[in-house]
Amino acid sequence: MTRGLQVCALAIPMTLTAQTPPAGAVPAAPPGAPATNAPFRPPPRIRPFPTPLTVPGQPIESRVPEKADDKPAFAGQTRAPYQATAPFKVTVVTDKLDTPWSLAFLPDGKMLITEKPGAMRILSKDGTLSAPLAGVPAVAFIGQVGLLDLALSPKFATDQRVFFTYSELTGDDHSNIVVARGRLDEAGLALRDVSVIFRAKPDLPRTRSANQGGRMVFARDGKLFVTIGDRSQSPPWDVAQKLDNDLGKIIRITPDGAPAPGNPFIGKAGALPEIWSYGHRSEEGLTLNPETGELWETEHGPRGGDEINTPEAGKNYGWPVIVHGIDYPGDTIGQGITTQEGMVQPLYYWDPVIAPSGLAFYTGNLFPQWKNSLFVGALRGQMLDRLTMSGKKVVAEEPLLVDQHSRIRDVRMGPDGAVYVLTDDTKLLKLTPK
Ligand SMILES: [Ca+2]
Repeated sequence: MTRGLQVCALAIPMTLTAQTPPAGAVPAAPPGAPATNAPFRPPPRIRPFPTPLTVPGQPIESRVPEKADDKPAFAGQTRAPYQATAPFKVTVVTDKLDTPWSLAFLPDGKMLITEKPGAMRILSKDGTLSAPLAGVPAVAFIGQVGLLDLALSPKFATDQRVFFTYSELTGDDHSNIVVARGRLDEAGLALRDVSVIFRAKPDLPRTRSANQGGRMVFARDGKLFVTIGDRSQSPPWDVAQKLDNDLGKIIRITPDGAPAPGNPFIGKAGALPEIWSYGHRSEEGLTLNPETGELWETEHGPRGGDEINTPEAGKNYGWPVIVHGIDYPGDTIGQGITTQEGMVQPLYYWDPVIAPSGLAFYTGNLFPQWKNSLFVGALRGQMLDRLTMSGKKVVAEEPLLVDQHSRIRDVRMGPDGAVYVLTDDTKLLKLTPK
């Protein structure tokens, strides 16, 4: 009952213009948090992340769940057993990056890298970093956002197009996630013909900077999936459950930014036609399963509820109605339930959270033992989490790069079969067999 009233007050119907948010549209900060309009900082009550356990057959997580009575919905949904696999060596390709967020491999073996403050650079195989490319638009760099993901056009060899996401400043100190594209002029160190092809709706005060998603991946059919986080603060709002906005959604668009034909809510009154799936929080890992072509996603959940999902058309992934864990200040979220008819269970979750960012399947030949592993970067968890998969079931977990003591932002398999990892500070690491 109380929750119903609360949800009502927090929703942002699209009929309201985001430039003039109504009084009360932004939830009050929790006790002890900064005043309205100051960047939100969660209270310092999160327990430090201990070194993961590495006892064969035992989970790497040894702490109690954040919510004492929280239980998995099915066996193996969390805390898979540890499994040691392949020894490897770590090479620092560069430590000259400034808060890198994403990378893509160019056909000539170089890499294109985004840095969150707003630069895009080319990195050669020997670790030489170019000056920032000209032509990259100004980004709203604040908190968790700035210049974010990038992806090469599936036809890059002929169109040289680069797609990228960033937080764009709009009007009266608002911001939103946008998707842009441009043509890479490598010799001229520039992006040409840059245009924004999609803007998430609505824009919101840019101080609401957390939980914005911003990952994207091209599907096999050339359509582009993009994650838009719900920009939730505490207590969470329920925009992810409403189809009249892009927040807390995965969208599916054409390379021109239009809703992709065949999307599940096209023609449904009150629903945005670009929406693919909903009920997400902050999705910061997105990739295709190379064997099946299906979409795989990780998202930042509440305190105790980071998830892996395989988002399907029109389905509801539950946030903030069904959740593992609690709100960051320590409160129960909604009714404190983890299952409900019509809402999809995560195929795996972490409790306590690891803050997953970056997601990649391994299909290379350098590491036969890693074949079909799923790699998950962990920010708070400060590890590269390797998951042994059996279909959609996580059957083993192996914490890698723990001795780097670094927040891991992104992970990719290179064309050479090595694993490339961006840390959240300055480094690109390369993992090869020992
Ligand atoms: Ca969920």
